[in-house]
Amino acid sequence: MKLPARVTVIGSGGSGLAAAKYCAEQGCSVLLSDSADAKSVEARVREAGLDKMIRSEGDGHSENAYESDLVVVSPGVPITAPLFEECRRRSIPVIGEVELGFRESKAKFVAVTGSAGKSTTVSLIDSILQSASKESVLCGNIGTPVVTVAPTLSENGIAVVEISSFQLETIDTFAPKIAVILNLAPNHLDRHASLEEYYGAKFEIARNMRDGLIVLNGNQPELVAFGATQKSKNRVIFFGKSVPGFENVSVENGRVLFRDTENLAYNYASIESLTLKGEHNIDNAVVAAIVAKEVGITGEQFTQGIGVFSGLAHRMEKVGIINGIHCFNDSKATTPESMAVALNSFASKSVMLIAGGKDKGGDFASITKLVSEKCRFVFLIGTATEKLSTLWESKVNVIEATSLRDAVIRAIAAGYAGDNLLLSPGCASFDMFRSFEDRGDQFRAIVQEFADE
Ligand code: UMA
Ligand code: ADP
Repeated sequence: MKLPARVTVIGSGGSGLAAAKYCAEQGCSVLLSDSADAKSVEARVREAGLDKMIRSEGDGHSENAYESDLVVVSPGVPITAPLFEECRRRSIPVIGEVELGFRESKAKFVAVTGSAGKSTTVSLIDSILQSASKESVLCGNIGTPVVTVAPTLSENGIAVVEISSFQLETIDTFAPKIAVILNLAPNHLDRHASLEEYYGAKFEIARNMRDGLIVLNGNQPELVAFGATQKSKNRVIFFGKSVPGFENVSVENGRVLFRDTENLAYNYASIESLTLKGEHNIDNAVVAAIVAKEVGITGEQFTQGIGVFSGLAHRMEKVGIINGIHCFNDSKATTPESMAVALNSFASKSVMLIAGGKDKGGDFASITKLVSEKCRFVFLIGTATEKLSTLWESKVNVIEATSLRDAVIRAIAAGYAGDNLLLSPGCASFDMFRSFEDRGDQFRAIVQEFADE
């Protein structure tokens, strides 16, 4: 698509830098504008090698930012930011980086959203497509901006996109061929005004879809109701729990079975080669199977592809064994729902759990029973310590640790061979760490320091 002469890009993080680079390469005059301090913005632009290609400004969005024909925003910019109102007032179109990448690409898009499991599922899909030698790229919220890779694909290519609710708020024509909503659970309520607004943003994934495929979780009444609204426009397939009147996909005896609306079954592939732990990963693999079949991957290719995938760092990642205690890094679990999913992967009373961090307002009371059933000890870290301790101390052995290292050392002392040491914090990391990756990396390093052999 022909881009306009003048583009302003808001935000100098990964997506902003990528959008600015792409637009400059297409011949646009680009201003990158950021509310962060001017020195750091300048440094980022220089490090990205863009200082000769674009103009940039920091310390806020000046009048120059509005001297533009198109504004491209980063997902970290809330749609309540004054600049959206200002652009509307001046009739300047505003789109997100994902919308830009979609417009500039000839490829088919497979988009995956949901509250938990997005990164795992898109990585599984990508692994299967790669092992079947399909022309495909993995991008979006998982890290590589869409605009960096999707425009490089041919019309036979497939862009596998992890898409967040923030990114869906700034789409316009974005229309994937296949859209997945994995699940819905409260999250990001610090930014979305209400649960309805957050779920509503997820439903935007299908806003422009016609004759596409929408894959939904049949366990969620909100998604069953949403599926019914899509039936006249798109094909809808449910996984997780059968929904009468729709196509459904399930796992029976280790095989993925597709059932049509008449309930006639088609045996697609075995998932026995899946090495990922936990029931939730069966759901993720089933979703990957639905996508794979839809894009023409054979059952054999699918089975081979999932066998190759060994999981992502920080999601139930096996990081070592200490005195026979198996250690798992699930630092990515930043909500009680994700923590519950992790705990459900283990036998009763076999878990030494490290939890806590910066609480995002999660409902930890609802998982007290599960925590007491699965854990022999809980080691608490971070600013959520008091809240979690008050909730859980009468039901399970709770120990307040002074640091992540202290928690690991105490867990080793308290555990027996065959137990599981699980870092699944249920909270954000920012009170003690730079990011969930930093927290997980530190945990891995501490475990490896004490690991057997
Ligand atoms: N900014 C402004 N004006 C404002 C507000 C912010 O200029 O009014 C500036 C900030 O100063 C900052 C920049 O905008 O410099 C922020 O950019 P960003 O937060 O969008 O960061 P990016 O590096 O572009 O990363 C984004 C996603 N970040 C968010 O959605 C918050 C990344 O997802 C994604 O990987 C990347 O795009 C890919 O293109 C991260 C994430 O945490 C991993 N996502 C959330 C999640 O998974 O829970 C949704
Ligand atoms: P996201 O990208 O949506 O944050 P990830 O794939 O990174 O999701 O997984 C984060 C955590 O969410 C995992 O560690 C696991 O505890 C949980 N999880 C993964 N898949 C699912 C699923 N299908 N349903 C519920 N929880 C899941």
